[in-house]
Amino acid sequence: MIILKKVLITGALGQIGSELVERLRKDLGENGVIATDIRKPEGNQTVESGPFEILDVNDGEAMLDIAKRNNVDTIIHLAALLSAVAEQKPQLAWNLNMKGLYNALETARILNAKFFSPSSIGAFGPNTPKNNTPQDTIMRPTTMYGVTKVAGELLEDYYFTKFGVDTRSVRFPGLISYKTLPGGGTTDYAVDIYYEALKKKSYTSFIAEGTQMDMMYMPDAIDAVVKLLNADPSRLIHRNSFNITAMSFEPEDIKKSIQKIIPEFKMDYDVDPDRQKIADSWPNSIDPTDAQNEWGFEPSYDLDKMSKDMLDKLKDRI
Ligand code: AKB
Repeated sequence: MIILKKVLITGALGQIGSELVERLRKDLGENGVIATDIRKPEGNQTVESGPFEILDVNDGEAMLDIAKRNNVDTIIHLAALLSAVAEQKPQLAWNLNMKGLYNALETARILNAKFFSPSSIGAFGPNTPKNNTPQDTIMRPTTMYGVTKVAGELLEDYYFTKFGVDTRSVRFPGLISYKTLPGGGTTDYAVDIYYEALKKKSYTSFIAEGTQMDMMYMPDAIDAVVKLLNADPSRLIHRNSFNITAMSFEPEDIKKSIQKIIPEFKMDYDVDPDRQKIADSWPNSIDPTDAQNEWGFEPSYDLDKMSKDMLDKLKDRI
């Protein structure tokens, strides 16, 4: 059951945005989604196919104006810097991630709109329990990305309790997809590897052997957003943000999964110390039980099923 009618999406040209726009336009109709981004959707046919407006999320007035003019009832705020880029440009990351979120929450408050913006496994830190990380636990991240994610979770809860804004969120693991590349994340190796497996039959991993991180295939991530947005609010004990994950693996596991389809595929390592440091501060695997119990989170792709689909879909594209 879809109860959203008109959704404004920021960061619509990003890895999550372009697939969420596509899904919600199928569910709500072309005009049901106002896609926005700081750049033009050149070549992105899905986003170009319906309403699109240029929006810098630092500009709160412009965001409110677009939302008002289009009578939106839901704000999905995705524009943010990811972990590796945020660590290179921490001042920019704080300004963009926090100001953008604040402007989006204010827009939702003023228009009484529903609200979704993702958190991340990056919200956890080195003294968080590493395995089966609980929903409610120690959160002392050591990256600027993580700092903005924890602050964002708290701010979204504040807008719910103080102003009654219907804020909802998930802690995304690394997201793997074939339509739009991620930009500047620590988990990006798990996307790059499929491209290189098809192009070169080999891959040099910038993440070290033995580094386990949570991951999810994009169709499950998109389903999770739609499901949480449509969840019965009376069942939500948590809001910002739910642990969700579909699998946890290290580089050797994804290599072996690809080798089941491309036996000659080879992998070696040239570890990037900056991204490795970030990965080492994150959990090995998080516990999604509360998301399962409160709104029925249920991913359908495991590692092998994802590898098969990724390689099938990508081979027609590259
Ligand atoms: C990143 O690596 O920065 C993101 C994330 C896990 O939030 N993919």
